[in-house]
Amino acid sequence: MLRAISLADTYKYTAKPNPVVGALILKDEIIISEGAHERFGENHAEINAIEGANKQFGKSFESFADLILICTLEPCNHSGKTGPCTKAIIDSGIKKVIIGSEDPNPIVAGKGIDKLIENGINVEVGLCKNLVERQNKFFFFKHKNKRPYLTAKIASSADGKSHKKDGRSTWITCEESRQDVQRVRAKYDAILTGGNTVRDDNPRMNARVNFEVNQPKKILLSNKHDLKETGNNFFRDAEVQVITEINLKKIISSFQDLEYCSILIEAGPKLVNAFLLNDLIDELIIYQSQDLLGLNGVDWFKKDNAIENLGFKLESSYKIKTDTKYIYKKNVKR
Ligand code: AOF
Ligand code: ZN
Repeated sequence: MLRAISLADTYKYTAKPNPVVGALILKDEIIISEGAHERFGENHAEINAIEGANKQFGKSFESFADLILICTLEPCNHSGKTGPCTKAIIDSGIKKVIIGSEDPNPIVAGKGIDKLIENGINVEVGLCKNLVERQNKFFFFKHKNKRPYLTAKIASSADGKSHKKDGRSTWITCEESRQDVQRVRAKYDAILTGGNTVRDDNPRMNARVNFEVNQPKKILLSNKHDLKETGNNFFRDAEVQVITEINLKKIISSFQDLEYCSILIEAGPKLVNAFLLNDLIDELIIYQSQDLLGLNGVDWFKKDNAIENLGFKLESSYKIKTDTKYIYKKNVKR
């Protein structure tokens, strides 16, 4: 199971917003084949493992009934972008399946396991369950809380300012921090910003990384209609969903039915504070430089310790060259 979990992890940037899943097929503790869910929309892990075993039939083994399938997540029983894994398992003739965790997705949740048992397959569930949940933290969060995991990322001067009052955009943090932001973006299913940020900074907000990534989708909150695809970098690289609704709670609950399990919010103080005050932020990442913006700067937060007042706890902090990266998480189990 640990091997299947680490195999699954290899595809964390390309399987999203789907969970990462790994599968192994064994005969007498010898690995016959292995597979993973490599890319969103492509084969599920179990299918890849079964296809691999098919190639070994008559060579490493004589009957599928002698094989054990180990998979990190409950095999699906629905026809989504690919066929049901349960059908492929049943049709193969495999008689024993060991599963890491049940799939929390309501279209699967328990139905895959039931289907296997109904077809006379010996099923064990729960091996390394916590690790499977941890490696698919956003996916499990989404299904438990009926909304995506929301992280706000901000860049701050040493005196807690966002930008200069005259509105000109300046780089606050160092080049290395900005590279780190690219890797953070790569982990998320969508990036959300507001009309003012697009208007003032014209950011591209894609993940510019040197590995393959399923680019985050983009969400723009703007009740004006002045932002067009031409000339605005935000409209490059990925689909943009433009939302004119202003009630943030309504917006976030409307995401329940969308594929996003996680959203990174990169916006100015007004929008970030509105999310915070609506108790919608689960994680806050602050890149803080050593420079001061002084009286000419716009504050991120009203009081020095506003974050702690809102129930956040510092989880980690470390240096990135001249800056410090702080990660705060909501001090409650969601
Ligand atoms: C599996 N094996 O490798 C994965 C599963 O849109 P689809 O058809 O790709 O289905 C996506 C859903 O299937 C996803 O939300 C999750 O519940 C499950 N993922 N299931 O049997 C896999 N990736
Ligand atoms: Zn499946």
